[in-house]
Amino acid sequence: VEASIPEPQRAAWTKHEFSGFQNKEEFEREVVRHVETTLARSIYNCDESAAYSASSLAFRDRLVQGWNKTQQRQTFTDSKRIYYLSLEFLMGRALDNAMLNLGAKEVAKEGLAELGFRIEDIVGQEHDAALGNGGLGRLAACFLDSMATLNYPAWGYGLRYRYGIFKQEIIDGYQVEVPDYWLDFNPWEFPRHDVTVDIQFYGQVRKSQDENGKTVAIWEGGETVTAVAYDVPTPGYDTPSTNNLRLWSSKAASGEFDFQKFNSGDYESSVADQQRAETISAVLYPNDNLDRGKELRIKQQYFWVAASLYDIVRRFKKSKRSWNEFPDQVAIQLNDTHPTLAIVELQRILIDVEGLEWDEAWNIVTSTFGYTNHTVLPEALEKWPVGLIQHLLPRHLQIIYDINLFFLQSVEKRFPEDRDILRRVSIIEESQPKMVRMAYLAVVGSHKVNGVAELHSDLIQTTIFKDFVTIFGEDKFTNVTNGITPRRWLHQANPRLSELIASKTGGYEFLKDLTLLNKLELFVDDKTFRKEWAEIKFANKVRLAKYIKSTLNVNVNPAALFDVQVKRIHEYKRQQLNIFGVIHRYLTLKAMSPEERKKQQPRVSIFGGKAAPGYWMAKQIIHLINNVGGVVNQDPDIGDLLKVIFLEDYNVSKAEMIIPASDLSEHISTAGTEASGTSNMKFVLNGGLIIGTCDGANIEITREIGQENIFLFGTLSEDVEDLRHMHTYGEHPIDPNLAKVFDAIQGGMFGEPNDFNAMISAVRDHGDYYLVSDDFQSYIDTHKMVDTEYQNQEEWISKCIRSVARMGFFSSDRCINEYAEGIWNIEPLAV
Ligand code: RUG
Repeated sequence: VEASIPEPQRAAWTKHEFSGFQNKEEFEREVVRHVETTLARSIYNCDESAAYSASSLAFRDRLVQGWNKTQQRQTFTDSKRIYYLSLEFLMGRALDNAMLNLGAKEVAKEGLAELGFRIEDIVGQEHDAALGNGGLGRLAACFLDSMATLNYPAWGYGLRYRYGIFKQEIIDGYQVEVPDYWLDFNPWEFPRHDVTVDIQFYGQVRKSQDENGKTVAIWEGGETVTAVAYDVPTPGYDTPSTNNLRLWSSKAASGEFDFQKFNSGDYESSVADQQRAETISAVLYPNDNLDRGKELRIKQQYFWVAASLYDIVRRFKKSKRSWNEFPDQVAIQLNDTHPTLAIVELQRILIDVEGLEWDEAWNIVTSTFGYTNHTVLPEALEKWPVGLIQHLLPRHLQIIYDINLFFLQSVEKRFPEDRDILRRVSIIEESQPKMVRMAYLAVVGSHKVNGVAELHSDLIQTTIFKDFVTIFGEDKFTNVTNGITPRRWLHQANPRLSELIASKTGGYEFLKDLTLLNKLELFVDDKTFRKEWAEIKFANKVRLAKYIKSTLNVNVNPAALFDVQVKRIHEYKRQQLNIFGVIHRYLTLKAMSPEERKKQQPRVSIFGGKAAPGYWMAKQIIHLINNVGGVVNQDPDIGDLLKVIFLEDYNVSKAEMIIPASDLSEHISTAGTEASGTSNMKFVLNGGLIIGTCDGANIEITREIGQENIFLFGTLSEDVEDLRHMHTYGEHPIDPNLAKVFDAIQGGMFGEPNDFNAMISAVRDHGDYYLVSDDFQSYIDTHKMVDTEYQNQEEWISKCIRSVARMGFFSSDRCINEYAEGIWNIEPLAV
């Protein structure tokens, strides 16, 4: 149905257009109006939570204006759009971000003050939107910010989980998971009850003839679940562009609520159908870098990609263009293999619904998709049992088999001598049971495949996708090193540092062109500048120290060196190496005379991060950290020389407080395991130095900032395999200092020793897969260097300033421009 307002009536509409608020009075008026009307509260009943709600609604009104215009502009210009498919968007808080991106934070601050509130308290009321596990989901959120800021016509597509990543509580040193119900009040989404798609599961496929006598596949029967769209406006910085993030929520299809059953008194089972449908979008799987192969997970994946593709195809069809123009109008980026079924679904739509021939359809499909790989860890590479897909998506399995057949035929033709290659590259793994290799399907169905840092992109080409490089050629494979948005990770998280930088680089332009940071090099030797820089870092540390006191009741000295490792807990990220190093430090301090101790650099070791609920070893690591803290923090011999802190429930908003307060942060994965890492970039951008291995983006950070400004240690990725081989087949003596640490743990210094047997024997008896012992000595030596260098504060600060000045490369704006040019072939839209 044509729903647009006829031309003669449009003037009446435009005359009433809401013009936003330009000053604090107008902002106040909007807040008061929302408190009194939308929230139905009054001056006598307005707490911080109501003030937060009303402020958000006031800003939302402004966002919506830009959003409507952006959508209209995209439609009228009929420009090519990029669709970013990600099962995770770790957005964090929206109000602060909206205020800054719209350039109205000052207005809001003054307005709220007049109304009797402190802006920090109001912003702090917001519940994080935590629809992600870690780096992968936060990257997607940074990309949305950059795509809007750079005026690219872009849409994000994801799932609207009722429960985001669980809330972590620490009880008696153990992680306990609590559900995160975040939707109580969410002013940042718009339900679109009129935008729904029915998604089919199960059923069977039969062959039939169409009117031209052509054989066609008919997929019928099974069950239907409805996808409902929820739209989240995502504003760019200093631009009217506001893009859309569309999240799908599942509900029972209208026919599914079985009135027959209901009327016959079987109320329970009719409600059960409804609940089963809603389960699809109920919860985010809390695993990072791990594939668990659960049926509900693949249901989520198909539900989300099928709804998104229906939407994308519907929008394309409105333009009445021919199908071969599809890739000129549509680019779809697959964030990891999670959306790989989109490749199969588009092929199905083109051949089964639109009647295209296989080859023509397949050309369109492969020209449309790009695939980003984020890991080489074998346990994270998705595989699905053939039988499961057969049952759930019978037509898709047929198409996967056909894709594989045609692909293998072409390989066989080109490499007739190499019989083994077919087994190696087949999308179907001939195992028991047979499995669909999603990464291979993603490679075969995309025109570009990228890794997320140089080392990682090299590794995927020489290991997991080696044969595919031979088959498709090198040009199909590329690198786009990750980046972060400086708006959230500098301006929002560290406003005073952002202001200081602005005062030296000619205003806030650097937030749009991060390479302008290089102007800071001119001020490295400027004493006053260095002093201001140091004061800001100290203030950020004081704030964190207060938070530690208020949550853990531990006093930490803000003058001590703050050494931070915050990220998901994972053996490959090696928090165990860090805590073993901390224990070694403790033992060393204990063995010193009081005089010697006085000469040591005081430290606070800060940890934070969630363990996947089923990841037992990761939970043991958290337990050990807490137990070590329990002993060290009480020890009168040690005092301020060492404190060990585990911050509960690490998330985006906590990161915004922790990162600006770090002097040193740890990025110490076993070489070759961390694809990129992005918190390494955030820490350096906030004036902290890093200790790290030659892994992921650490390598490029070193190249940009200079190796004199980073503390690198440990095995190189090219040596890892040989070492592992030696551990398995040769001698593997444990590093003597590490052995002392193990003795202390097993002697009961940190509680029941048996609790930590598995952690120790992974290193001592089971091959030390993550090379903790091999890297231990160089790790503690490097920490000694850190201590020495930290004593010379003037030089330390100079290093920090120089590093920040050289971080321009790591903006997600650079990254998005590289995707746009090299993969999506898409231009920004003039505003
Ligand atoms: O572990 C990687 C990080 O190294 C990387 O920085 C981030 C964004 O590219 O993605 C993380 N990742 C990888 N999260 N999940 C996976 C595998 O599915």
